[in-house]
Amino acid sequence: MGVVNVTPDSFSDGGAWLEPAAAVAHGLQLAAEGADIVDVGGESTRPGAARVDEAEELRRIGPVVTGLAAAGVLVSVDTMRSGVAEFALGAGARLVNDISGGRADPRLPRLVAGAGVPYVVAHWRGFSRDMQDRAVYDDVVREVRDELGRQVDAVTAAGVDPSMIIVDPGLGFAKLAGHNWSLLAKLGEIARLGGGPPFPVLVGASRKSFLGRLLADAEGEPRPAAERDDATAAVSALAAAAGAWCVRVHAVAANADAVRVAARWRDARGPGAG
Ligand code: PMM
Repeated sequence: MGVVNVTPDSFSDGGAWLEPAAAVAHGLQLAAEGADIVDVGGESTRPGAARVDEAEELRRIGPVVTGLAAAGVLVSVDTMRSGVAEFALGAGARLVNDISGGRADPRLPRLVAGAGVPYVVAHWRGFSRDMQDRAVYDDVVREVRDELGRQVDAVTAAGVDPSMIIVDPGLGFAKLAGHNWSLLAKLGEIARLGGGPPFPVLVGASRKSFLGRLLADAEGEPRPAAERDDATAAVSALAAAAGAWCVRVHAVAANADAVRVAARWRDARGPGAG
């Protein structure tokens, strides 16, 4: 999944794709580089970010979703709002990526249920403005799993078909660096919620600050976001080898190669190797 953030303030690529034509061209480029899905978002969710209003979110994503879908790209809409998702689905988007996992707007799961499209349900504890105050866990893997399980139950109760749900640990959303690493190391546990078959898992690690911190210089200065793509590709390879369904990334080419390596590696390991 390639990312097109139509925002002035995303930490990773804020301001680069605000012009609709540039955003559409970028999405087409990501698809040409090997993205199976292009995720279009109009609201920054970086820690501390204030919300944009719905009209502005729609104004940002509208022409980009429309343009990419018309060009035959499989578009996902990254939104927490039913109004935005409804517009995007009408314009040809085929997947809803809700970082709040059904919690920000109770109408969104109902809309997704009616549309019958795949739904990314991410672990979420609250809006970006103060979410890092909620990054408090005794056992992060168990708590994220339990809370995500309750979110999945809630969206299923709202009518979403469980076979259309993709789960996401929500890296960086009410998580500190150590929490993100613990979750990455236990992706298989995140997939197993309830008694049914494991859910497909989406991992959104791309350019996030826990990678900047890992790659800090000798003075402890974090590596800038634009220089975290090699580390992102390493995470993608490991996540894919561990069975992730999708990695959501900004720099598609290297990550597409990384997941191809992982797929071949899994094949060579053979069935039953975990
Ligand atoms: N992260 C961001 C935005 N949307 N969606 C999902 N499903 N998972 C994520 O981890 C995720 C997301 C924040 O990153 P960005 O500002 O670079 O888009």
